[in-house]
Amino acid sequence: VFDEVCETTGVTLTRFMIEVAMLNPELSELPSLFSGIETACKAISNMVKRSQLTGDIGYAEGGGSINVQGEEQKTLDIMTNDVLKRALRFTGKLGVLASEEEDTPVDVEPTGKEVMFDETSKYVAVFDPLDGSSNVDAGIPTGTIFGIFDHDEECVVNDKDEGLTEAEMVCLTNTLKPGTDLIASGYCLYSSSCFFVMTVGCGVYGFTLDESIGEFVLTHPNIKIPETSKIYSFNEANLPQWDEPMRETVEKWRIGEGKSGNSFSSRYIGSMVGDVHRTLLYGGVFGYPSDKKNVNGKLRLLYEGAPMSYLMEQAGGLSTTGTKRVMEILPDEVHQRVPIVMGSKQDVQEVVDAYSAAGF
Ligand code: P6P
Repeated sequence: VFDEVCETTGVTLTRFMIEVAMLNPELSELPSLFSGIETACKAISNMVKRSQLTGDIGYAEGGGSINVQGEEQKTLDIMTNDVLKRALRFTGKLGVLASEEEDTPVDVEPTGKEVMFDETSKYVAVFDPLDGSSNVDAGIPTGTIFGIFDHDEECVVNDKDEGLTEAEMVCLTNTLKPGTDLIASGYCLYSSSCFFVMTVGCGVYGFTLDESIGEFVLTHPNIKIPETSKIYSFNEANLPQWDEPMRETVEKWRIGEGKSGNSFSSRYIGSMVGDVHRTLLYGGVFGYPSDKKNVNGKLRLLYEGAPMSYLMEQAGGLSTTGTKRVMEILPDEVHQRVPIVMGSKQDVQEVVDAYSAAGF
């Protein structure tokens, strides 16, 4: 389906999405949604790059602003969340927004009024507006992660003054879908270049922002992650707390006694979008596994784990908790965490086999 679109690079993201929609009529509304996301990411790229000059650095309200995660919000966390919501609001295609920076899923109408749902909306968006933001003041790469679900049509709830009805609570949890229900996901990496990487279920396509024309241009058609690798990417300070199968596998990789016989190097920047992008292109295993302190790891299922797992699987990789496929996990609540080990198929399978052999 995509071959005719991708025989040459140089295609802009806008043209790519229009041609995808022409080839897949059921995706006809995606180009305008992606246009909103793309515009927001260009704006965020600028904000991140200029933050040292504009003073949009440090913690919001001098450190007094705490998000639903209990984390101190950076100034840019709040600004980028607003930029993304505003850009998505005016596509008129959005049903519900769930964001790392929002307390509960909210909906927006073009009027800007925050309502729970409206029947005109086609999609549900989940996103982490600036993942890795704690690194931004040090110039370390950060990124935006997004996932798009189809909106559940019969889920119509209007704005009410009083509390939510039973049906509305069902709608509110409408954003709580497993990754297998995603129809699109992607990220924008703010680094040496601004990279926009996405999937709509037919492979993974990478675009690079050409600032001279203000367009994302196709530079990585049909990304496929190497089957095996020599890189693992974890916060090794937690290694003593990991489940034994995870710990033992990484210790074998270190000394070249893993299945591949490769001696691995460690690469970890503590910013998921950068670590995942390198893993997709160079191969490797990235993760934040379960440990004694954080049984569910640290990464969020809905707007970090699931969208990135969709990309990883579409690129021919795997993404597991150690015992379960991340894409199949139904979230119980919006900000649920999930243990994640993702990357090169053969190496991640080695982790799965170790967990299975240990009876997990
Ligand atoms: P740690 C950033 O805060 C983040 O959510 C991800 O981007 C990153 O992979 C992880 O946390 C880093 O966590 O505990 O290693 O600093």
